Amino acid sequence: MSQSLAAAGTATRPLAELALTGDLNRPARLTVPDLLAWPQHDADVSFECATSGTRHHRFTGPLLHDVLATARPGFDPARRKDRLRFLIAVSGTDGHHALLSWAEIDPDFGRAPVLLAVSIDDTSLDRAGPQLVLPQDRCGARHISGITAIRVDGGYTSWT
Ligand SMILES: Nc1nc2c(c(=O)[nH]1)N[C@H]1C(S)=C(S)[C@@H](COP(=O)(O)O)O[C@H]1N2
Ligand SMILES: [Mo]
Repeated sequence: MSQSLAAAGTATRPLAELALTGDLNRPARLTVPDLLAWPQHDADVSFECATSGTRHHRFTGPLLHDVLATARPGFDPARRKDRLRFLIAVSGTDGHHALLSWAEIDPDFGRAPVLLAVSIDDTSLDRAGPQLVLPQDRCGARHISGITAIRVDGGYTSWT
């Protein structure tokens, strides 16, 4: 493809946007370039796919926990127990979605180094949208690509 055609193709596809919604004091809409404002981490991951076997990728991006903490979830940060009722719902453009618990990524609990990747294998995700990276997962299914929304939900106060 010529330079001009490549440039035109890029120009017609806008930057992807990710909505942070739910029980947040500072909900936000973020592009991949916006996600460069947080400290960046690298992850070399291997995971298994039921259909395509073992996959390897190198990702970079901020910690999901750091980005969501900036959005100020509706719990008292000083009270550890208050965080345990929060869920995180992550959705991709194609409707693929998964739930995480807040405690899974909280440094005081599960401490999983989950990333919101801004690049995969040295290719920017500016236009495809960020990807969830869970280095602790054996399977690939939660590595959701093209994330459009992350909803934080603290509504699970009682199961009685
Ligand atoms: N948005 C979205 N992300 C997705 C999926 C999907 O269907 N939709 N499939 C998942 C599954 S099952 C796997 S194994 C990995 C595969 O990633 P790869 O083929 O890019 O290595 O992507 C995950 N991310
Ligand atoms: Mo998969």
